Amino acid sequence: KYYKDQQLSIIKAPFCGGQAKLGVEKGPRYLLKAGLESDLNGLGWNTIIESPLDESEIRQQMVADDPTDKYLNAKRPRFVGESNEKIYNCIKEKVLAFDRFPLTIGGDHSIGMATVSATLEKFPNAGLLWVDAHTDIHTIETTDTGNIHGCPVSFLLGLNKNLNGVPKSFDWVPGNLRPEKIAYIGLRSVDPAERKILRDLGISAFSMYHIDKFGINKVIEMALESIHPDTNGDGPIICSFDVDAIDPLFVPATGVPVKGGLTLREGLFVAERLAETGNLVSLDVVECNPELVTDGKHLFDSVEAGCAIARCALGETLL
Ligand code: B3U
Ligand code: MN
Ligand code: MN
Repeated sequence: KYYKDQQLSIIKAPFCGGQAKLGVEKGPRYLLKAGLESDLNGLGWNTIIESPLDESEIRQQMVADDPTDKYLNAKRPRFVGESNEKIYNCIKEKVLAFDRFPLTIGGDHSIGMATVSATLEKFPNAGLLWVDAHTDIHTIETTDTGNIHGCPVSFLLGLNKNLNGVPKSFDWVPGNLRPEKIAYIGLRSVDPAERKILRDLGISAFSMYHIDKFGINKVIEMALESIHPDTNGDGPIICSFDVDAIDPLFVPATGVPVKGGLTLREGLFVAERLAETGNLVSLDVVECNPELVTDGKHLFDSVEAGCAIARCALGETLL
């Protein structure tokens, strides 16, 4: 509906600076090694791969650990801001400018500030579906862990704009997403300061409780209606899918696993349902960390789940 003839760009976002664990920068390479590109081509997509960041440079910069790169409690704001600006420019100039669908594979979830910002410029009316165990809505002042992958939504909302002394590395973030255009699915780990932001801004949040109570199909329907209230849920959708939304039984290889999550089928159903709407305008699949596994089956399951989310959202199960 929104893009011409199945032109797809897979943006590799091998970034790890938004959290503490090395290895998440390997996610994009592993997803591609598992055959993601040819699987999507098999669904009829014409694919180009974009690489705005170099995986080994990112890893080196992470290991080098510049101690001056801090803002209050927040870790590596310059590294995060500057790396994300590259992803943002790549998606705008090389992907969306050519009417190609952006599938961004991470990498930690801080990259959501880049992908969503870029897509919103092309589709200002889009709603954001954030599928995650976590809300990732800390400001860089409220974050307890200092990990900026727990903050991208606050950047999208512009909540860090009038804080004093915020690093210039985030100046490129438009920060104009309206709170009523966000809906969360899959939540089960929300910090007190995040809870307050959700309440104060009236953001729609569907936790595991709501999924158990209403079922995943109804929850998706409610989420879509809340981001597009005037059109019964019909309108462009940006989906940022953190693989940790799915239970660690199915996706163990992720940095901050939380038990009691979506079944693999519930997670894939979200993706399938989005494909069915024909309204998806951008997808992220993030937080798969191939280093955090104890055996090959864990690795295979986690990488395969990440690929399956992308395949389902891009039409695999629409017959
Ligand atoms: N809220 C915690 C935990 C967390 C957020 N996102 C992830 N973990 N992946 C934090 O660090 O801000
Ligand atoms: Mn996340
Ligand atoms: Mn998460």
